[in-house]
Amino acid sequence: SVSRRYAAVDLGAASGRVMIGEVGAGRLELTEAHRFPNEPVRLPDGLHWDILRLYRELLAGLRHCGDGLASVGIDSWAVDYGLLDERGALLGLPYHYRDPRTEAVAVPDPERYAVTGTQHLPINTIYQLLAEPPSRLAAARRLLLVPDLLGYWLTGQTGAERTNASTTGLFDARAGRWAGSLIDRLGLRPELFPELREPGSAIGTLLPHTGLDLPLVAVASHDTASAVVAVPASVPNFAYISTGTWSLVGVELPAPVLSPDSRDANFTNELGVDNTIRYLRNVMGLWLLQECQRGWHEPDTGALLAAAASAAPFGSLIDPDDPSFLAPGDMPSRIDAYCARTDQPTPAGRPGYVRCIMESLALGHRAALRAAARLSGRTVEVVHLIGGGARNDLLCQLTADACGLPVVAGPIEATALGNVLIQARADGGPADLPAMRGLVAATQPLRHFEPRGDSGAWDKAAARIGRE
Ligand code: LFR
Repeated sequence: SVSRRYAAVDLGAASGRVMIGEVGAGRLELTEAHRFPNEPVRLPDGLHWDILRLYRELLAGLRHCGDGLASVGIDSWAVDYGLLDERGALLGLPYHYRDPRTEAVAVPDPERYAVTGTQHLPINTIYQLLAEPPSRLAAARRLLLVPDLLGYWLTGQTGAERTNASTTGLFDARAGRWAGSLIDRLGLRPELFPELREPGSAIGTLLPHTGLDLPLVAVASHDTASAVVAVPASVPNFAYISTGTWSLVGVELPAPVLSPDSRDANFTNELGVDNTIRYLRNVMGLWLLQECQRGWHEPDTGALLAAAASAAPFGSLIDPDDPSFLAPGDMPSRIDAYCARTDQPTPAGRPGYVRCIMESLALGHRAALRAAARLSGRTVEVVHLIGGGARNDLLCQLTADACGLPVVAGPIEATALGNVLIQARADGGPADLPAMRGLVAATQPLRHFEPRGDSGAWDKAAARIGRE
C-alpha cells in the first residue's frame, strides 16, 4: 500500500530536530533528517532563545528532507512568545522561560484558577507579559507563541494554535478560548491574542523565497500535547509521564478539573486534541541532570547512569520541584544547599548526585501520579513513560518501583510521532486517538518495567521530602 511522508519540526528546550515520518496502513516510521542543539543566549537584559538559529536550522532540516513531502508541522516547548509590531517585525528576541525576571510578578491568584485551570509556575506567559518592558508591550500588536512565530515567518500567516494557547494562563479552559475578561483586567490589548487554530488545520503554503513548496499544517503545537497523542495506550485507565527537560505527569480527561483542591495541588488543565484535557503537573525533570552535566562538562549520560545504578540507594533525596532548581546555574551546589537545609548528607560524588536526581524524580513522578488519580477520580493501571527519559532504564525502573505500577517505556520520539500523526490524519490517515495510538503501539519498540522491591522503603523516602 502507499505511504505518505510528513516532516515534523520538534523543538525542545535542549535540542531541536526535523524528522521524516512515513505513514501508511499499519506503517509508521520515523527517520531523522536533522538534529541541532538549542542553546540559550545570555544578554544584558536577560536570557533569550536564539530564535534565528532555530529558524535557520528548521529551514536547513526541511531542505534535507528531499522531495515528496505531503506537509510539515511545527511543535515546541510552551509559554514563550515573540511580540510583533504593526509591520509584523519582531520586537526583540523572545525571552527564555527560565529567565528570573518574572519572580517579582509571579503572584498566585486563586480566583484565576477557576477560569484558566493553569498551574502556578513563574514561567507562565501571563507572568512574562506582566514583566515585559513597558515600551515593548506598548509597541506590540500581536503575540505569537514560538511555533506560531516560526509558522508566520514561513507562511506570512498569524494565528494561535489551541493546545499551546492553553498553557499561557490567559486561556479559558472550559470555554476553549482566550480568557477575554482576564486579559482586559490585566490591561493587555485583546488584539495581541490572535485567532485560534485547530490542530490539523491548514496554515498556508511556505513562501516562495524558502524554496520549499510545502503546506504548513497546524499540529498539536505544544510539544507535550503532541507527545500525548502518541501514547501507545491500549486500556482507558492509563497515566503518562512525558519526559525530557521536564516530566509532565498526568492523565487525559474529557473535561477540566477546576476545584480548589486541584488548584492547591498545582495541577494544570491544558488542551489536548479532540476536546481532551491534559490534566497534569510539571515535575522539574531531566533538567536537574542536564544542568549538572553542563557544569561537569560531561556529555556521556550513559556512563553517569551506569555508575548511579550501582550507587547506594536513598542516600540524599530532594524535592525536585523546589523552586531553587528552576534557574540555570550550578546545580550540584544547589543540591548540596537543599541537603544541608534538610539535615541530609551531601551526595557522594557524581554517581551520588545522579542517583539522588533519579530517585527524587521517581518520587516526583509518584506524588504527581497519585495526586492526578485522586483529584480526577481516575484509577491508574499502567504508566506510559514517553520521550527522552524512555531510554533511561534507571529512571524507568525507579519510576515503576516508586509508583508500584507497571511502566511501559517508549516511544522515545513520541512528540515527533504525534506531530506526524496529526498531519497524517488531516491527510486522510488514522481517524481518531485510538487509531493513532494503536498504530504507535503496533509499530514502535516498547519496553516493560514491573515494580520491584520494597514499597515501604518508597513510602519512607517520599515522607523524607514531604510528598505523598
Ligand atoms: C515541555 C514543556 C512543558 C512546558 C515547558 C515550558 O517541553 O513544553 O509542557 O510546561 O516545556 O514550556
